[in-house]
Amino acid sequence: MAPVHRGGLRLKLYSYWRSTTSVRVRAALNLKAVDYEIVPVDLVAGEQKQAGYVAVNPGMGVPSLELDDGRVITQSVALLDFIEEMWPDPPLLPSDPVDRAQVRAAAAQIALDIHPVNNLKILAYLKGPLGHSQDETVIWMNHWMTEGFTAFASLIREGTPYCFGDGIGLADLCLVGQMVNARRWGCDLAPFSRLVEIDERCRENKAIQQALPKAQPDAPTT
Ligand SMILES: N[C@@H](CCC(=O)N[C@@H](CS)C(=O)NCC(=O)O)C(=O)O
Repeated sequence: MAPVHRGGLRLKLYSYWRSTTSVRVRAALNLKAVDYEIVPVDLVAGEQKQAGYVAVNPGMGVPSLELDDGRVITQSVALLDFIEEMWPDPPLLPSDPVDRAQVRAAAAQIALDIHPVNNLKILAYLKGPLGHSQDETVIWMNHWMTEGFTAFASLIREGTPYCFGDGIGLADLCLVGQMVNARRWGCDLAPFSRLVEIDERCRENKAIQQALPKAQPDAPTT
């Protein structure tokens, strides 16, 4: 039986276990105790480009959230906004408009500046038509992660347990997802000890743990 959700919606989340954009949306849903059904999309097998999925998400990426009336929301940033509006508790954003904008700006540093240039299709284009080696694409990714993390570390608040305060917020969710990729590709995290600490603190939370790649139904078992 499909799970029934807080707010009366039945939600299907198209997701890929290792996708950082999926991590941030799964984490938001989990933190707010919203149930959802995962529909795995195998990005390595190219399922995101198959007609059935393109009809769901013309942008050919995950995540996408399908509501029980068939409407679909794409783009993880739009999804995070939707989730926050639908299920405000616990809040991912502060109440002051300037504070909110600053949290959104830090989140965008990852979601809109780092992620798009390191996406699978960009790497495939670098390696395919442009003829770059795997090693070169790893250098590419780590360059943009290092530059983006440097800005992110300056944008977040100083001395707080999480990026902007005492609770996990929007910027933390984006950080946790991006750290998955940073570790996967061996990005040097030595200059980013505060980000490492925040990520570790977030990972102590069960809702975050359940959003991480290895907890997903489509994660490899070995
Ligand atoms: N801007 C979109 C990007 C979605 C996206 O492209 N996600 C990646 C996974 S992290 C993906 O599905 N990539 C497939 C590809 O590059 O072919 C969002 O934030 O939702």
